[in-house]
Amino acid sequence: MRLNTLALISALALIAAPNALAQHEHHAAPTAADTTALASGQGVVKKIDPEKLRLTLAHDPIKKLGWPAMTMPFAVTNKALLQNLKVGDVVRFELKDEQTIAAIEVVTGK
Ligand SMILES: [Cu+2]
Repeated sequence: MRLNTLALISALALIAAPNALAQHEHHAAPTAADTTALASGQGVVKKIDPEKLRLTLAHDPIKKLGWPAMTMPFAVTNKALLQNLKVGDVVRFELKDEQTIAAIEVVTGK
């Protein structure tokens, strides 16, 4: 009985683990067609972290992906993308996937 209970707990932990790792529960899942296509968006730079290759943006809604406007961190494919950015810049960006920016340009800077 005790062994069965432990086995059940282990099984539940395995099932729950992927959900605990999911980072984008706030986003509607893109359709199959969207996953292969690049999406682009516009937003305001909130935080720049060159060490971790991360960029936090307050992005406008991205209709193609069904995303509402929100502030969220993205990964960037390389450090050079962060080079000329400043907090407060309005930027346009292209997504390689749901969490990764592959291209970015400043629309208006401070
Ligand atoms: Cu978002």
